Amino acid sequence: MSTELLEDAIAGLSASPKTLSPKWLYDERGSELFEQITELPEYYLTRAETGILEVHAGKLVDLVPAGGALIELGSGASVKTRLLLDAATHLDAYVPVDISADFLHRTADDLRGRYPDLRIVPLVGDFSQPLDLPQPVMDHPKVGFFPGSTIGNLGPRAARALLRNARTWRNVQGFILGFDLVKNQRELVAAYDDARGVTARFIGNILVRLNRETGANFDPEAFSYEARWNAEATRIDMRLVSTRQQVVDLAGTRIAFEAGESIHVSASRKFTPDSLAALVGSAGWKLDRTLTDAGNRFAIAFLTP
Ligand code: AVJ
Repeated sequence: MSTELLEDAIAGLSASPKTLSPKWLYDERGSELFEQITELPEYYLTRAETGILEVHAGKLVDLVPAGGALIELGSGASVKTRLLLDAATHLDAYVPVDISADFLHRTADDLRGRYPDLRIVPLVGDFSQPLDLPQPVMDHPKVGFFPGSTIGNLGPRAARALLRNARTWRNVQGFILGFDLVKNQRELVAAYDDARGVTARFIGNILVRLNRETGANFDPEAFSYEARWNAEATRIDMRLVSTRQQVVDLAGTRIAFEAGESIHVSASRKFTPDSLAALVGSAGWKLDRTLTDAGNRFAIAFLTP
């Protein structure tokens, strides 16, 4: 029974329009489904970002001073990070931060095997909150790493808050930020509504999780998945739409749905180089350089204090 999940869900589903936070997508099954998404033909983001890292890993990791620490927010399986760590011989520590404790600790063990000379200091945490940096890396020169365009899953205010928090880390030297670029709507919608329905299962899994962890009684079959481009906010909105009028019980709290009423579960914001510069500037960072993939679909920025 997860009280934080239950309270968050009741608050979000009592609001109008109804919402659930995307951070709850990443249970064991959700993390697995997300790994499958990264391999879909339509989901260009991971391949494009990996391409940038393959070309520029040495350059990026050299931005971390010798003896420093790389701090990754929302590390998941740390697959992309390995491209950086493979190119790094001068780092003292790698700090993967993730909300999924089991996944994080398994990843940490795997990394210890791969990089015996690197200190691996996993931190279970919600990266949308200020981090309690672990003692072993407290004074290290630090560079943040936030790949995957996860910055785009945060609203403008939360994105600014995250960047501002990182800006206050003791001895912070830089921040490596992956972000997705605005492009044609067809390509964007396809990336979030794939032909095989993996994304639909990934988003729908949040209801399965609510049933398991809070005793809710959602019928996942009674919600259909929808991905839409929101041109004003330059983001993809991901929703679960109730296919009929229904009432769901969340541990005693009854939530009524009209037919066609939706739950907003996730948004994925896309940037132009200018909108990204404005965001980081408002959080106290300077945009030092921006690297893009060959297809100009995705970008990695290096920020300095
Ligand atoms: C968490 C940013 C990597 O928004 O592209 C993918 C999450 N959601 N498909 C994204 C996601 C649905 C993903 N990132």
